[in-house]
Amino acid sequence: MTTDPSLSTFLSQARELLGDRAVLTDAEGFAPYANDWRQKFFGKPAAVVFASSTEQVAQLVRLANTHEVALVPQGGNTGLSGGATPDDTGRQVILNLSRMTRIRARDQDNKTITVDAGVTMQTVQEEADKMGLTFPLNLTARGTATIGGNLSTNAGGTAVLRYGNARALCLGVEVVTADGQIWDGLRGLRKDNTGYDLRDLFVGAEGTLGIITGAVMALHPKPAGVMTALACLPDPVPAKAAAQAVALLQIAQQHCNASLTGFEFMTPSSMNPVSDYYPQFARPAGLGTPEQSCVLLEVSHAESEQAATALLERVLEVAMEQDLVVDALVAQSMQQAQAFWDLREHITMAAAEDGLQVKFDIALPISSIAEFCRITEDKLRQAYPGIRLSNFGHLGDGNLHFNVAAPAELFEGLDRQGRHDACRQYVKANEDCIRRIIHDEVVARQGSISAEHGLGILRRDEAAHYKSSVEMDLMRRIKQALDPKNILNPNKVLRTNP
Ligand code: FAD
Ligand code: 2HG
Ligand code: ZN
Repeated sequence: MTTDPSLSTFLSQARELLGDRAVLTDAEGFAPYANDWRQKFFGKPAAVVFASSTEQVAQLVRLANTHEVALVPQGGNTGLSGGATPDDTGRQVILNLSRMTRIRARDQDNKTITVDAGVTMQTVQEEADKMGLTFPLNLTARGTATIGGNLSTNAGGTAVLRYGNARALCLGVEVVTADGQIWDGLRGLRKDNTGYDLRDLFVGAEGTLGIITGAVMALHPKPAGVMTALACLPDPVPAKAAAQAVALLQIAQQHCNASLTGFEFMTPSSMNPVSDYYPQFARPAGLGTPEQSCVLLEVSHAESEQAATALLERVLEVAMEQDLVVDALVAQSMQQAQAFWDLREHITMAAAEDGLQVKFDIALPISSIAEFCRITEDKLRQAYPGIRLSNFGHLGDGNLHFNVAAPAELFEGLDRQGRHDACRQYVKANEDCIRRIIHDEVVARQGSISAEHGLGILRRDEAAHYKSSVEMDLMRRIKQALDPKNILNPNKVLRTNP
């Protein structure tokens, strides 16, 4: 029970507003909400409150404003930057929107769907499918991650190279402002030049400027044929394989143009934990050698599966002629295509089983990827002998997860808990220096230190380190203008508390 009178008043008024079952104050029930998915950040909320409608969100925010209680907006809590995790003061309240699950409207001809913020990505995909359309935003946490969270992180995933990120697929938003007003910006327009783009201010703001309660999302025509292949790159040196992947991308783009809907790069050290922890999703036996990296290619065609297959086979043929691919499997069934995606999608889960890593989410001009990998890998291996570089990601749009795992010798012979403790300690001791090496190389090439996961708490200070004072000042002024009492996700994205 809190001893802070304004917090106590807020909580009792929240209970009156939402009912007892929507206000969780029992610390034992906090676990799924108080910590992040990776178990890197551990929060101590005063409560978790669940809103079921926009009006409830607005009333709660008004209460929070009156009593100056900080709110941490949360959707599915699958974020990877700690943005949905409260601090450890015991004073912040998680405002969870996962009970807001209404599909508000479907518009077949406009190819849009209007949903509550708590609707999951997967539900929107399924609804689009029922309409004979596709919602192409896609990532492994689709069953839990919500549209509100997707928009607030400006999520990316595996189809950005063709369809763009969450921002590109969002036509309108409904937002509860920091003083509890409701802004209805639910316009389903693809063109609208009537002043400042407020929608784009809230997309990617990680809950620091307003609470997204609803959204109009763009849908696309469903391709008639989708074909997937797993290609093996010849060079056993991961950085050289990355250069070969970039060359393969050029061929794939030249032949497929907009039909190329997936291009995912995977080095052996990213795939090996999948074999260890999820053997059913392991890399297909006999595809190249275990030292070789792979690319998952997906081609979607408006006309037919045969047309998609023909494009994909042509790409692989040309790449083999140029010695950029040594071996490849074109999926012979939906199950095999799913198996290729299962391998790719289990990298993050397998890594979590293996132990904490220093995670990266970098974006680079595609022309810089090869050189970046060569130089950065050399620097890291010199500075940290034995480290395991788990490089993989959405190379087709320039986004790599250049993750760093502790040397295996640190935990040889230890049980699971021992290994996890050793990895956690290694990360704690080395993450600042590892980040500096990698991010310096990224920024030197005009790259970004967060392509899709956002800053949250994880990269907040890194962003401040690299951004100009002009950019930081503009960001601070926007925050100050929209949330003058600093009640929306304080200290995320920007340092706003002393
Ligand atoms: P949460 O984690 O609940 O919140 C994320 C941030 O948004 C927080 O700052 C929170 O305060 C804010 N927020 C949430 N809802 C709202 C709202 N309605 N209004 C205002 N602010 C809000 N991400 C990618 O981009 N690409 C990937 O490929 C990808 N793969 C993943 C794979 C796995 C296995 C996992 C666990 C995560 C992955 N993610 C990926 C990260 C994550 O799924 C996305 O960031 C997702 O968009 C978060 O949605 P969420 O509902 O879980 O948001
Ligand atoms: C992915 O691409 C996600 O699978 C997670 O963005 C990346 O585990 C990671 O670092
Ligand atoms: Zn990713």
